[in-house]
Amino acid sequence: MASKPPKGDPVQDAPKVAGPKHTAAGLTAVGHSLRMAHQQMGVKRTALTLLSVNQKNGFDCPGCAWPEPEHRHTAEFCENGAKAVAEEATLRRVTPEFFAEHPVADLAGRSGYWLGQQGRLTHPVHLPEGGDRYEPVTWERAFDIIAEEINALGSPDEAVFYTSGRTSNEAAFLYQLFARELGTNNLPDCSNMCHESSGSALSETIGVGKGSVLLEDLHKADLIIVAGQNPGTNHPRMLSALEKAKGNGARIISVNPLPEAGLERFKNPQTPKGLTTGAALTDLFLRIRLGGDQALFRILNKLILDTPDAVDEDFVREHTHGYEDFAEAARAADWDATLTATGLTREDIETCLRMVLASRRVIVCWAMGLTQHKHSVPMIREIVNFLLLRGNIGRPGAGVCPVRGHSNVQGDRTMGIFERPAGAFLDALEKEFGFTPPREHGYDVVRAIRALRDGDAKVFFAMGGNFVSASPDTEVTEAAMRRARLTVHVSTKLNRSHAVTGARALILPTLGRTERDLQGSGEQFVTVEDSMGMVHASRGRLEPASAQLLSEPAIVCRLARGVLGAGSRVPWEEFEKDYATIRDRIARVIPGFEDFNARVADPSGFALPHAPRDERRFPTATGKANFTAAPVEYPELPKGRLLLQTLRSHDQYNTTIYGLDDRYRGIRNGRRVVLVNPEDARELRLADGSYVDLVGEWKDGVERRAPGFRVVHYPTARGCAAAYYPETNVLVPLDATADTSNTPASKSVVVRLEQSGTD
Ligand SMILES: Nc1nc2c(c(=O)[nH]1)N[C@H]1C(S)=C(S)[C@@H](COP(=O)(O)OP(=O)(O)OC[C@H]3O[C@@H](n4cnc5c(=O)[nH]c(N)nc54)[C@H](O)[C@@H]3O)O[C@H]1N2
Ligand SMILES: Nc1nc2c(c(=O)[nH]1)N[C@H]1C(S)=C(S)[C@@H](COP(=O)(O)OP(=O)(O)OC[C@H]3O[C@@H](n4cnc5c(=O)[nH]c(N)nc54)[C@H](O)[C@@H]3O)O[C@H]1N2
Ligand SMILES: [Mo]
Repeated sequence: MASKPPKGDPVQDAPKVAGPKHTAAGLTAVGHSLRMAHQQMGVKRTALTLLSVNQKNGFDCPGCAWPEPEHRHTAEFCENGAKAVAEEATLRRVTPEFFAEHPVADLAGRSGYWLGQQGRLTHPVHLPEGGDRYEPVTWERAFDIIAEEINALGSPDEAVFYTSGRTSNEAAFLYQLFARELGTNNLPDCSNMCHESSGSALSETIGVGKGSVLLEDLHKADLIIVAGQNPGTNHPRMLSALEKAKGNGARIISVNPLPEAGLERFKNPQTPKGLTTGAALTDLFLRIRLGGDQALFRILNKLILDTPDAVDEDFVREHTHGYEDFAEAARAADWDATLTATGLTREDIETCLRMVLASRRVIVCWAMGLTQHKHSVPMIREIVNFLLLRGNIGRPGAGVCPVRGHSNVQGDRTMGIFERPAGAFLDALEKEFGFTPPREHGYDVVRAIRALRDGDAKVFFAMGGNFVSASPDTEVTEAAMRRARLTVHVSTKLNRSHAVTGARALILPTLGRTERDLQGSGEQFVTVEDSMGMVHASRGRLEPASAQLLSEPAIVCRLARGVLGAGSRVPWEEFEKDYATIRDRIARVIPGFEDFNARVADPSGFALPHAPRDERRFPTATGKANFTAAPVEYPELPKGRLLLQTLRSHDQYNTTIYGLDDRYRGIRNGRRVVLVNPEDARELRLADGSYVDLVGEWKDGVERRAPGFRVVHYPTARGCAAAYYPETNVLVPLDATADTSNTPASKSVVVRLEQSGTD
């Protein structure tokens, strides 16, 4: 049985498989991105648009949160940045006529790929209660509808305000301000599903929930460990930094259940040599089992402790707390358990140790491979232990480097998009604006879904994103969303969340990063913060996709005026007219933004302060960097089952599907594939090319099934499997989350593979 595309959807999913590639980027990548851009934008617009990505005075690439280098190339973008831009700057349009032709039920039957391909949203539209399709609505009426529903709630806590990570600092600051003046901290965001585990682990151990390195630190490192990250696809510009580091003598270890092309060899399309031969990046590849990283770092820590003079004793004495308890736990690490947990050999680990001991300056980079497990928080804390032991935090060329996803996800948090805000932040808001913000914690993503499911939340408002596709347990989430009174999405493009609605629904079309933003006081720019805490301006140049679009800050200002009315203490009209006035308030409320308007005028932007990085000061509860000593955990795998990770292909941006190829993994024309180690496949009698259903097994006993996946024999670690998100989100139980951070454990799902016959 081949997987069936949704009804009426011309997109055919018929995977063809050629085996993994060993080199990333190069001319193929350039050609590929230009082809996609031309299809969406035409030749002239492509040139105009791509040349202003990440340039001083241009717009910030909406692709990822990797920082901009000080010396920029004429074309400072990568294949996937180009795709993200083409997706937004497309000439295709979704107009009111489109909605007249396509009832919501029709949209719900389409694939995410098809929905995204229809183009940019042009008009606000409303799905009335009992109606079967969206109808055009004026902006005034749209805000009246929202006000009606919110003001009819029993409590502001029955409303949920989600944020995805492209929202600018200015829009994010206003959005949280509105929610808090309304009276709720229900501000879940995509971070809850993404780097929350990093934030939880780092705030507790070093006192700041962000990375402690700048781009130049990567260039200075002796050793860079990249664990649980696929930069060739998801942060392609990071490969240039790794290449430069190697040129300066660094060595690179990649820790991953999959051999990822970008980490093996890199052809830098911005250098002549890169276009021909390329550079080998990885010196040591540790093909670890899913979830084995805590055990790996624990044994490395034991081995460091056992090596004379390997510990930086001055640093430990002066700057850390909890060393004795940690050392006792680490000394007890056991080889047998380590080898089972990691699937590595003792030689692999000893080689790794030698490289660590030979390196003075060490950086560990990671992304979703480490954050989406049940034990992600202790896993990342073990990495902090590892770095602290040799004084690798707070000096050049060393530190923690969680590589963020969405281009402003870190900035949104800095602006207060957080369901558990710090008291000091709320105090500052109160002082500046004169209303009393709520102190009770709000819902994160998982809790918001439960609240909708249980009828405790009735209005769902999303600032960007695609909540129903990005969230776990698709069936549960969709049923929860359908119970809402009102669902509202501020969006640039059509997606599945628009088709799975509450009793009534609104789509509010907004400007993208690439577009000119004209307000009462003239042309505006916005600001963003990258993965390394650098803040800079972003200014769109293109004509907006439609004259009807409002910017995100304008939408929040009008929303707030509609809902809060004359009683509001906040000058929303002034904010909408001139974003500099928003930045003046940010400067007064958020530490590090003093003199914001003046400093952001510098085209290179400015770095936010980071006490551990800048002064080796650790603002934790103990006033020191904390060693921690959690028990080592790793996923248990019942016999005959596989541990599935849900990850990204090369042709997608989260739930936005650009195409059906995963070039570096050698897969074309289809997404319903499951990668299985050939030896596991042999034991399970799963021929390459056969079709299976993925069946989730979890302790709640509910059967979760994703049908019709083509088996691909692939050199992943034993016992592990991989398939793409969001098709597999149906398998991730809502309650299977990381301890402390509550992030869905979407990289360790126990599944059995049931044959569904061959095609
Ligand atoms: N083109 C493109 N760019 C993107 C995105 C996109 O979808 N497309 N998404 C953006 C976002 S929001 C994010 S958060 C980032 C995501 O960036 P990544 O984290 O690179 O994304 P994933 O595809 O989830 O890849 C996870 C990687 O971790 C490995 N891994 C999985 N489990 C484990 C484990 O237990 N241990 C170890 N050591 N490795 C493991 C996987 O094999 C894979 O290489 O990318 C951002 N950039
Ligand atoms: N199983 C599984 N689930 C996962 C993950 C995983 O690895 N596995 N990864 C998780 C991660 S890391 C993340 S970050 C989340 C992502 O979750 P989200 O951020 O919610 O999802 P996206 O797919 O990035 O959102 C895409 C939509 O954003 C809208 N959009 C794009 N640009 C703009 C803009 O400028 N403004 C506005 N208002 N809207 C815009 C478009 O309408 C587009 O359809 O998914 C999570 N879910
Ligand atoms: Mo993310």
